[in-house]
This record gives sequence, C-alpha cells and structure tokens, in this order.
Amino acid sequence: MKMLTSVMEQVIKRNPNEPEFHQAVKEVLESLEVVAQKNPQWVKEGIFDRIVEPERQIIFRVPWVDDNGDVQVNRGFRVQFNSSIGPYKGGLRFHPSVNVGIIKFLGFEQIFKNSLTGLPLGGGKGGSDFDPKGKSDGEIMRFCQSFMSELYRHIGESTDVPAGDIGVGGREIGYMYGMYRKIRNEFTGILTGKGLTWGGSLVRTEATGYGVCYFMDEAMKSIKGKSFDGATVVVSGSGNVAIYATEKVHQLGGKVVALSDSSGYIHDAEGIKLDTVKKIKEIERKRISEYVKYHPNATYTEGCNGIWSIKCDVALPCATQNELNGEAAKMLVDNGCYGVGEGANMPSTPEAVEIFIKNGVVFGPGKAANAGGVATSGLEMCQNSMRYSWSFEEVDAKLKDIMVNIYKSASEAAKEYGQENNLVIGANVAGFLKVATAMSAQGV
Ligand code: NDP
Ligand code: 2IT
Repeated sequence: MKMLTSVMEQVIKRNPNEPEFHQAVKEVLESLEVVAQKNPQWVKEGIFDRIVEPERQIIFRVPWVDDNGDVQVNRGFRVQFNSSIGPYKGGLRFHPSVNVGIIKFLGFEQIFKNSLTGLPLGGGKGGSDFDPKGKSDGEIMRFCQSFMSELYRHIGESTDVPAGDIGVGGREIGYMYGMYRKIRNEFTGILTGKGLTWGGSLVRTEATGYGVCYFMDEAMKSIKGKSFDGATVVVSGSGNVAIYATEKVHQLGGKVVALSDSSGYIHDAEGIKLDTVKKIKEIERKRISEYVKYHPNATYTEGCNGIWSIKCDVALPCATQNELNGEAAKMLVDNGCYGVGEGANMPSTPEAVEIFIKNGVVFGPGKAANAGGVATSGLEMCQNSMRYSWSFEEVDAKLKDIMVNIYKSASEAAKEYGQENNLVIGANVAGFLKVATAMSAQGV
C-alpha cells in the first residue's frame, strides 16, 4: 500500500488552485514512496506531512510611484519553507505571473536543491507580480525600495538570504541592498548576487549556466560516454541562466544554435554569437528578435514552442516552468537528442520527463542541474562571513566540484533505490535524506 497518498491529498486540499505547487510535490512524493517504505519511523514522525507545509508564508503590499506620479500597488511574497539544515535561501522572482502557488513550488524545490549542494542552506523563495519590462531605472529603484521596506524585517544573514531569479539581477539586488543598509544601518550579507565591490562573489553571475554544463558534462560522460565537445545544443531563454550556459557550452567545444525569449526564438546554424546577445539583453535590455539585425543569416520565429523542433544533441531549457511539453520532448527524442539539462526550475512537464526517461535520454532535473547558482550564493555567504574573497579560479573550481558531487549523490541514490541513471528519483531522494535526518533529530 502506498504510504504517501494521504500527504498528497492533504496538499491539494490545503492549497487549492496551485497547480505548479501540486506538480512539484507530486513528483517528489512519488520518488520518496520507496524511502517511506524503508523508513516508517519518518512517516510516524510526520516528516512528509511537515516537509510539504512551509514554515512561514509572508504576503505583503508593495506600493510605489511610477514616472507619471501615479501610485501602483503590487503584491510581495516570501515563503520560508524549511530551515532545518540552514537559513532559508532562494531567489526573488519579479514577473506578472507570480502568485503564492508559483512561489511555493519554487520554495519547495529549493529545499532539495539546497540540500544537494552539500552546503548548510535551508529552502525559501519570494518575489512579486511586478513586471519589470518597460519600466525606467527610477521605477525599478522605487519598486525595489518599497519591496525591501517590508521584506527587511523577515530576513537576515542567519535567518533568510534572498537572491535573484527571473526579473531580478544585479541592478535589482543593488537597489534592495541599498534600502536594507539604510533601514538597518548594517553591512551584512543579507542578499547574494551583490556587486563585486560590495560583497559579491566572482562567478555568481555565471554560476547557474556554468553549473548546468558542469553537471550535464559529468552525467553524459558517466552514463553515455558523451560530452559537449562537438555537440549541437539548443538553449531556451536568453536571460542570466541561458547566456552563461551558452558561454560554457562554447568553452567546452559545443555549438549553441538557438535561444529564445517569451516572444519567440532565434536560430543561427553557424552558432550563436554571444557578444551580440549580451549587448542586446544585458546592456540594452531589448528583445532577442534584435539578433537578426546583426546576423542576417540567422532567423527569428514568433512563438516559443518551435525551438524544440530544431535538431540538436543536447537541449538546455533555461527560461521558465512547463516550457517543454510532451510533444516537444517527443520531437527532441525523434531528432536524436541524448541529453536534457534543466537550467530553469521545472521547465519540463511530467509528460516530457516521462518521455526522456523512457527513451534513455540523460535527464538532469532542475533541482540538481541548476543548483550551481544557489551553491555559489552559498560560497558568497561564506566569503561574507570571512570578510574575504576568493579569485575567479577558486570559486569556479569549487562550483565544478559541487556540481560533480551533486551528480554523484543523485546517481548513487538512484542506484541504491534500484533506479539506476534515473536522476529525477536520485536527486529527490538524496536531497530529501539529509533534510529528513535533520528534521527528525530536531524533533517536532
Ligand atoms: P532572467 O529574467 O534573466 O531570464 C528569463 C528568461 O526566460 C528570459 O529570456 C525570459 O524572456 C524567459 N521567460 C521568462 N518567463 C517566460 C515565459 N513565461 N515564457 C517564455 N519565456 C519566459 O531569469 P533567469 O535566467 O535568472 O532564470 C531563468 C530560469 O532559471 C528560471 O526558471 C529560474 O527560476 C531558473 N534559475 C535561475 C537561477 C539564477 O541564479 N538566476 C538559479 C537557478 C534556476 P522574456 O524576457 O521575454 O520574459
Ligand atoms: O532557483 C534558484 O536556485 C535561484 N534562483 C538562485 C537562488 C539563490 O539563492 O542563489
């Protein structure tokens, strides 16, 4: 008899209309059924019932004044999910689609991801339904200041340390950090992804994208004897994660031929010229369609889904949740794709994941493959505590080591539970064991 069915039923009942949260929990609980059978004491101690319920959820008003002098009101969130192995840690997402269910799915995933890094980091996530697109720097600043004027009372270097996610990069972290420093009159590492002259870590900007490639390189070598060298790669998105995944694929000898944003995708069969992409996205903050103005041999197609019809050896979805469905997965498999690494959080639908696993595709689930970002945030916290900073090479070497170790932990856990090379089950189990042991030791 299944031991975790009632846990899932309770999650659905308690959190109606939160499909992404249900999706994330369902996948984890399915992986953990074998763990529950093996460790009935954890069922008795309510570990499974407790781990799906956030320790704390904060929802707040974020009023700000736009450039016309009109008052705008957004909603802010911080879900502090689990602090049994360290302070809450996880990004802030600013996107109009943000609601409590999205933040809960992300916070829940973060628990296992952070555990997998091997660093002492709990799980949390936050953000707002604020849309940064088309806003002036002044509007972004006023929004960030208002957001922090409430968030500051809930965070701290040993309590909760937010970072970036969709719509939150170096600029937003700067404005939020400045506001925190004013209110609290202290200079502490309460956010990660800070600028290099004020407590930031080298490699944090590159970390998620680089980490996905380190993870997939190790996984593809171990499982299939393949690597990025000579591989044709499709990357979705064109934000922080996509850009630095592309950079690392190129350094490892592969060729990225496509990138996208929420409007459409570009295809450059000769290989994406990353300098152009960085200019368009990081400096000018424009749309990816601009790329074809610089490189007329490339094509731009409206709509996102078609990107998965481009023939490739490896696919790296690096945009957003559920961007790759069963149909897209089938196209990838039919075209001979042998590796999929999730740079984004939960970008593949459950149907897509099933197709990849059934067809023996090396599949790196987000909570393992994209853990390099938060791992390097953990290294930033470490440097802040020491009031010291490491060189680029030092941080990069640590990041690589962490990603290889995450692959090994997930792979070993999968094997131990009779699911060799199923990194979905491996990552869920390995991430869970550490947190469950800590929760059990610390009592109810
Ligand atoms: P950015 O804001 O830098 O970039 C996001 C990219 O994804 C943009 O190209 C954006 O296009 C696209 N995108 C966003 N929403 C949608 C959507 N609804 N449909 C289609 N495309 C969309 O964010 P990041 O690169 O930081 O984050 C990308 C993913 O990686 C997210 O899932 C995030 O949770 C995950 N992640 C990020 C980490 C980090 O360190 N930053 C760490 C681990 C995971 P457009 O400009 O049109 O909106
Ligand atoms: O999803 C993620 O892991 C992130 N957005 C990064 C979190 C962090 O604290 O660096």
